[in-house]
Amino acid sequence: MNWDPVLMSGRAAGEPGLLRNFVGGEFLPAGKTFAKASPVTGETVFEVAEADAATVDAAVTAARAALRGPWGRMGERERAEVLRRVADELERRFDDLVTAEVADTGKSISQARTLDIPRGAANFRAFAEIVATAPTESFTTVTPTGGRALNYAVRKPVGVVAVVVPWNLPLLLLTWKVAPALACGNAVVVKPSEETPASATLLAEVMAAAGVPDGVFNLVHGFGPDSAGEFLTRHPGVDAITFTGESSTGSTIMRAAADGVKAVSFELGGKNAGLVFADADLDAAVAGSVRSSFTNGGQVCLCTERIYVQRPVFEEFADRLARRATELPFGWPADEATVNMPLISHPHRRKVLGYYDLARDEGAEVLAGGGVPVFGDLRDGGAYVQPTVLVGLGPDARTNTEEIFGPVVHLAPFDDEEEAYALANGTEYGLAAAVWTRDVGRAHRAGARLDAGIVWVNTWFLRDLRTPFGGVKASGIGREGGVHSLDFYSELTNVCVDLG
Ligand code: NAD
Ligand code: 6OD
Repeated sequence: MNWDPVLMSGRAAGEPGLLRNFVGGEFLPAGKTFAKASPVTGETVFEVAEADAATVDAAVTAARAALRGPWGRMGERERAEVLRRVADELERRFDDLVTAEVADTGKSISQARTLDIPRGAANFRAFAEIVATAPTESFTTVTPTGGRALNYAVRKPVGVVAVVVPWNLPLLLLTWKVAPALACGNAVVVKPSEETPASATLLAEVMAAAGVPDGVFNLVHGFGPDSAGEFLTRHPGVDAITFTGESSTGSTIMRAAADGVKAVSFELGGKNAGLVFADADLDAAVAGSVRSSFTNGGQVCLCTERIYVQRPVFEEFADRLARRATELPFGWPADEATVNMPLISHPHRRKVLGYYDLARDEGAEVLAGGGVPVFGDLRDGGAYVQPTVLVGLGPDARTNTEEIFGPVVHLAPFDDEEEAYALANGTEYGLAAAVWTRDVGRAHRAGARLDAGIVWVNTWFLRDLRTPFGGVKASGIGREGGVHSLDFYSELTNVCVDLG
């Protein structure tokens, strides 16, 4: 595959590349294919081989066989060494990965270079370290005869892990699961989103070059229902499923997992709140809220789609955020200065524009955006929308309760701290919150009072990979990150030895 940098300009796509399934250490000949379109121009950038049920079955079989081979006998320090080689190889293929990610998503080259691709390598380095240093528990027990017994826990792989991920941060979210799964000695079958097949295909090349044994990493392309996603999550040879995506898809996969009583780890949707208190550093709150609402075109599960602002600073905050939203530069992804990116596809743009219309119908005032930018070039065939700031709706409006997953935020005032928590918590979701305040006591109270898996204070999306990551309510099941990932991707066996 030629990872041609022209792909990310959208100017001269030429012959689309062919992306194939990777099973048992080999790329398979393509059978049926589907077209992957550029979100920037609408042109086809890749043809992708769709895995049928037999291909998924072959991938699961290859993964099972790998567990019986040298991989299954490696200790955690040796596996950590393999993970470090994968990180090295990801760094060597950095430019190709940037090209692939930008071609699939239309995100700016500067974001791909500073966030998406470095996090791919960082995920492997972090879990190499974590698995090599994580302790397990040990207890000494008094036996009925007055002797001693020693209990200690041993970590073992779960087996074959299905990894199903979305399109918004493709390499970051895929490696966030693959790295700990391999660190714990599992073999994986990964199903990237049909919208973002490219960086996952490159990851397969990276795995082979880094010497990961055949069958430990397998890749199947395709869609969800009645395609690779469903074939994989229903497969009886899969021992555990780790999934990131929409809450409704999580619910479907949970039903599939019930048949085999498979363990699930779910990172799902959000309707995250920001809280701006009157004592906040307003410059930082505005800059941070621009990031938290518009990064990656608002297509980050952690983005704030609702911001509640204490009444004395509401007008100023709203004016400043709306002005900043209109100033964010549109440009080709290959331009360093570009911030705005297209949405992933035209169907997703129709959904987001539907919410822009709904907000107006519900009575919202549009302070910024609300429509589609016009470029007068090939980008008019892309899936762009304007960053949008809304005011004037109540907490129960659909605009304020349903996940939109686009560059849109609704602002509303509040009077006191209790009201702020009630508004923020008034949602079926509970992934993340961002709080802006200079009051240290309030910062800690917010951490305790907000129903969210992650509460950021005076920052947003600042990550330490050792910390628990996940959501409450409809935003997920379980936690990944640090030892929490090890707990999902391994089984603990307690060994009890009577010392006589
Ligand atoms: P999605 O649920 O439509 O798809 C995610 C993946 O699941 C894709 O690979 C898809 O092909 C597959 N899939 C779909 N239906 C399936 C089925 N029936 N069986 C098996 N696989 C199936 O999500 P999306 O549109 O790709 O991503 C956006 C969503 O992901 C948003 O809701 C966002 O909040 C969420 N998300 C959550 C997190 C998190 O960490 N909590 C991170 C990123 C994205
Ligand atoms: O940073 C991470 O580890 C992570 N899982 C981020 C999720 C972002 C959602 O779009």
